[in-house]
Amino acid sequence: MTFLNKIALSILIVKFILITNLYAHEDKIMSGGRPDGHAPIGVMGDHMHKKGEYMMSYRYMRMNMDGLLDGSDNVTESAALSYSRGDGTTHRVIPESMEMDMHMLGFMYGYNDNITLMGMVNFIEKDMTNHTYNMMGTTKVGKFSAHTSGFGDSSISSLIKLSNGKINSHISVGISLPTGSTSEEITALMPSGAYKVIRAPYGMQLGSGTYDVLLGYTISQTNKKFSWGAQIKYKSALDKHNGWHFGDKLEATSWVSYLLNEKLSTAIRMHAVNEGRIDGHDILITGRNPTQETSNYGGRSYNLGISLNMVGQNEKIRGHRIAIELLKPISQNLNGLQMEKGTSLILAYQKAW
Ligand SMILES: [Cu+2]
Repeated sequence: MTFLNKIALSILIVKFILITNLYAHEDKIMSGGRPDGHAPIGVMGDHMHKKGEYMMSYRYMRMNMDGLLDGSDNVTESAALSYSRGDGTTHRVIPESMEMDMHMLGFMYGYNDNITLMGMVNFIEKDMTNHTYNMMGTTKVGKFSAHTSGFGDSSISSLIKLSNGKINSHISVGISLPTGSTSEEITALMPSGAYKVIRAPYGMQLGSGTYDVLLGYTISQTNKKFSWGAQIKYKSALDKHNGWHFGDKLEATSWVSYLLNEKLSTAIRMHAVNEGRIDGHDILITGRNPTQETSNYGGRSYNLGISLNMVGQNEKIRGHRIAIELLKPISQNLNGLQMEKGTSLILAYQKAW
């Protein structure tokens, strides 16, 4: 061995020791998993599990809607009153705001290293405030609040690995089950001034009433500091219930995350969604409120998300994850006359074992 070869070999050995030490060190401090090993919490089915691994997650999601949009233009309440509904009549009940609270319980199981099974159930609460006008549309009769709550639709999916290593990718195939009610009733203030129990508008129902096919593709790469990922998702109803189904929904999202330390990462995300109009209609959902019209559903919107992922690394809280995300609409082009979507908040807890 020449002197130069000896030096080269020593350098290689030192390098090898340094690298293995570095990795051992990283493994040790991040034994609870990397915080950026999961996507921003609003993204579902972003990661897979190893064979025999379980994960439970709880997500709380709050969404608000306030004011009215026609496409992407603001519409005042008085303008909404004179909107033609296409049948010669105009609106007499105008939605003012809506709040949705969702409690989502998720379950993941690594069937093997290439297939992860995922299930989700959720509990939903919806509140909507409306203003009722008289038959002439000249005087406000009053304001009323409507409330619905109960279990929403459930889903089961399988995530199938396509690639693993420098770039991870998988597809997801699943089905949404109609466990949520579509015959919820509310008490509404009518233009006559009387209160009447009616079937709640489509957007106040808890479920879709239909079996839906769920398809997805996710790609992600984890790097030392900056990691990224992207997901495309498609949902389409397979049948109709009570004479209608929601329009097909296509969602695309991409994110970049930054690892702040072994416990904490932050990310920004773009989210685009395109949803079709409701197909068909429920003959029991009638009235002169834009939310009772199937043409006033669906549309396009773009949202910007900022998020934090936290994972415990100390003995007592190792592997326990907490995450938060704020999703703010930056552009909306909705079908017909609809309430404007506001910022959503998502809080979550996850644990795998
Ligand atoms: Cu998981």
